[in-house]
Amino acid sequence: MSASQDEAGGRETRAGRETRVGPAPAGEPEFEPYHHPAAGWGAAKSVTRFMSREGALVDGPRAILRMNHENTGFDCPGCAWPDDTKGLHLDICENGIKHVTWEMTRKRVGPEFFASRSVSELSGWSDYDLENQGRLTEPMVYDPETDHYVPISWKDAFDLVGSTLRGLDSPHQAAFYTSGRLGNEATFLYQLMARELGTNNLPDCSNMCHEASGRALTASLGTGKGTVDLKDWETTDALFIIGVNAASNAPRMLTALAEAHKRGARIVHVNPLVEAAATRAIIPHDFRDMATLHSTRTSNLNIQPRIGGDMALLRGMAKALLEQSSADPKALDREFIDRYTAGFEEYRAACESASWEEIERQSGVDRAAILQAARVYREADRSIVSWCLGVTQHEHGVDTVREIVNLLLLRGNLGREGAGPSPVRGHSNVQGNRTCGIDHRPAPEFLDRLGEVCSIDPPREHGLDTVGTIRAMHRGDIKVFVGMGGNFALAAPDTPYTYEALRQCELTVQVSTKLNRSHLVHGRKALILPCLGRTEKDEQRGGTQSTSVEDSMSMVHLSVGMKRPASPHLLSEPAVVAGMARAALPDSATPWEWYVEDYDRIRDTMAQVLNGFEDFNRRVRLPLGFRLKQPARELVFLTPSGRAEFSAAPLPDVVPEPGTLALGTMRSHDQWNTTIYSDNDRYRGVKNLRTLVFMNEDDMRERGIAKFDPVDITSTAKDGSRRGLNGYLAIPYDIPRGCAAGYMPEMNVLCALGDYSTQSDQPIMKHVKVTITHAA
Ligand SMILES: Nc1nc2c(c(=O)[nH]1)N[C@H]1C(S)=C(S)[C@@H](COP(=O)(O)OP(=O)(O)OC[C@H]3O[C@@H](n4cnc5c(=O)[nH]c(N)nc54)[C@H](O)[C@@H]3O)O[C@H]1N2
Ligand SMILES: Nc1nc2c(c(=O)[nH]1)N[C@H]1C(S)=C(S)[C@@H](COP(=O)(O)OP(=O)(O)OC[C@H]3O[C@@H](n4cnc5c(=O)[nH]c(N)nc54)[C@H](O)[C@@H]3O)O[C@H]1N2
Ligand SMILES: [Mo]
Repeated sequence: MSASQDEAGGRETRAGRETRVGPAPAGEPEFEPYHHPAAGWGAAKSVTRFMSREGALVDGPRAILRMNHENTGFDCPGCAWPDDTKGLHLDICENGIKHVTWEMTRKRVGPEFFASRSVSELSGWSDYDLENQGRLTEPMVYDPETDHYVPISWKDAFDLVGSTLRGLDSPHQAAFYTSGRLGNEATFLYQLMARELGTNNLPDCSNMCHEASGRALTASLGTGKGTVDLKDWETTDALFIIGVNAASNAPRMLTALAEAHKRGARIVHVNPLVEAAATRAIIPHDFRDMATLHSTRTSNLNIQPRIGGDMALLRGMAKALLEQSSADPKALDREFIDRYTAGFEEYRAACESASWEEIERQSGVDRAAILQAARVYREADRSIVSWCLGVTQHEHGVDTVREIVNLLLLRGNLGREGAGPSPVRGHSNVQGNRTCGIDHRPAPEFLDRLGEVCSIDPPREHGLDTVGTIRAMHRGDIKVFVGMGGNFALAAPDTPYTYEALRQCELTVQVSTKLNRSHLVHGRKALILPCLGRTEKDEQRGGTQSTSVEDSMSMVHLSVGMKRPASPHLLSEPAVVAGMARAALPDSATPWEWYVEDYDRIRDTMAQVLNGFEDFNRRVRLPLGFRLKQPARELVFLTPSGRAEFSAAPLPDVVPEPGTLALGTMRSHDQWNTTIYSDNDRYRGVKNLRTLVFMNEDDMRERGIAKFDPVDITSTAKDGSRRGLNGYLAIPYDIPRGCAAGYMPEMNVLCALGDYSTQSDQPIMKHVKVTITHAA
């Protein structure tokens, strides 16, 4: 990924298959369509292989038995699916186990490692090889003379951060990124530091993830989160699962799906790909199922819309209900609509004016299948709609999430048991980060409280998000970039452009557990600050500390690490923030060190600032913690009208122009965002290959492309600029015509920075306009 381009277009960027993110292939690429149930012994085998590789066979199982335990264990650092409320001790999953094992590896990256390898040399390594070196052990600073990272004391590291920040012309020349792993207490201190410095430049991974969901839910319901919990999942009559690869990315949802199916709930999956969770699953905590390989169905109906076709599909379902309602008044909940909603007539008109022909064309689904889905919805007394990135990472992500709410409102599926919207969040604490203040567009009331309680004068103007930060770095307007976790260089769109942007900085600081690309793509000065992971014991002056996290369903609970830290030199994330803050704000009245001595003190302050956190220290210690109240759940709508608002947005045109395809970038089964575990994608039947593109067989035939043929993929941005990947291998797959799919982060090269949604500012990662040709 060496080529460069300017954002405005013109120059073409291309990368080839030789730029490897994943490991060196263990063998020849293989592909066989997958027909087995999800989870079960395939998962168990994969876990054992992984644990033995990381040398964690002894510690691994012991730790895993402590994972997700009520207040005595640590929260799984994997996804944000809630913990089982009945305390199922084996409610854990293959990918969660891999994730924990990854953190607990016995491998280490110490000063000797950096002494013998220059940054230029490391830059030639694959991302897999970088992370595979193990845990970072000491703070390191980049030495431009020798092109090596060399050790630095914590004090000197903090002084470097402090003096650089103090030397800026304006605090707005710094940006503070958060990846969704960060616990609530560190989150609160981090945003406090940024605001005390005087900026709201708080980009985070949500900007690439669920920004659309938050904005849509706030506009429709006045509550920016889902309103349902696991109990609702256990009592609902119908589940609509849209744009989620649950078997890989929220595997504990498999249990909920299988149990729902067993008790007779109906399940509809909406996804251009039929993913493994949309067929059958073996419930991991059911030993009988595991022993007999008995699998449970997890689907009644699979609908495969075209990429971006969800909004038209949802509108078709609404249209069907409205048409039916003259003969079947119970198809709609008129009482609910009259009492709690606004904008119904406009919405009805929008549904009426959308012709079936247009709905079929835009969704890529025929009318009969839409009616079938509408029938499931009509026949259910209570329905839940759940979604993830397949819905949000689009130009029209906000409108589509609002369309989900429209559909729910039509039948009063809100504010009662078993019903409501249920977005599946990404990182384990990404929702908590927002709740605790990571927001580049903070609400004035929040700033008022923060200012008052913490005696600071927080800035009022909006800050920069992820895309805005990259642009500003590229222009030279942001000079200091701090990454609290994550791997910004590789996770962000438009890889070469993002690299150039980071390299413009005066200082880049990465707070990390493992070596990654963002350490090698750095500013003139650069620091790697290694921190404790969630599995590790956090000892401070006031004793062993715990941190809190919030899951996808708004449960806030404690996480307590118990493993000996990977190195005696690691600091906790709150301690790293406090160290930076003290150095950057020498006159600060905030008691940074005092906070770090005992996190209860941070929680006491948070209780005064954050809505719903009253009596935080006591309630977070209750079994399973506590649930943050969602006003919409109580049918309180904090919208301008005081009602739930229908949205009558026009249907977007998502049909690819002739000759082009809509490409979605997604995760394989064996990766965690930019962390790659192997180059297999078991549930999609792929082995030894990541540099691939899934295509419809007819689209392949039309282009003279056969299975495993090398192809060149070229994307065309809104501004006309082009980006490309060469020599990727084509895989014939069950995907609608006109659609293609492949893996992030490799395919970020194809995503132009300027192509972000005008509704959410989210980079468009699921609907990249491409042409695919046989490689020359
Ligand atoms: N093991 C593991 N777990 C994870 C992660 C991980 O990398 N590994 N990442 C975490 C994070 S940060 C997040 S945000 C979540 C992401 O969880 P997902 O949203 O499941 O992530 P993706 O792999 O991007 O998969 C998107 C799904 O959307 C489908 N899709 C693509 N385009 C469309 C469309 O237009 N319409 C519809 N209906 N579907 C579409 C794809 O086929 C795919 O099934 O997972 C979290 N959990
Ligand atoms: N094309 C494309 N791009 C995408 C997406 C997509 O679907 N398509 N998805 C987007 C989404 S949803 C997301 S969330 C982003 C993910 O973006 P990020 O959150 O920035 O990336 P991760 O790969 O999750 O970060 C991995 C790194 O986190 C560090 N780390 C792990 N654990 C800890 C910890 O406990 N503390 C600290 N301080 N560091 C830790 C390790 O050093 C590791 O290398 O990517 C986005 N990018
Ligand atoms: Mo995410």
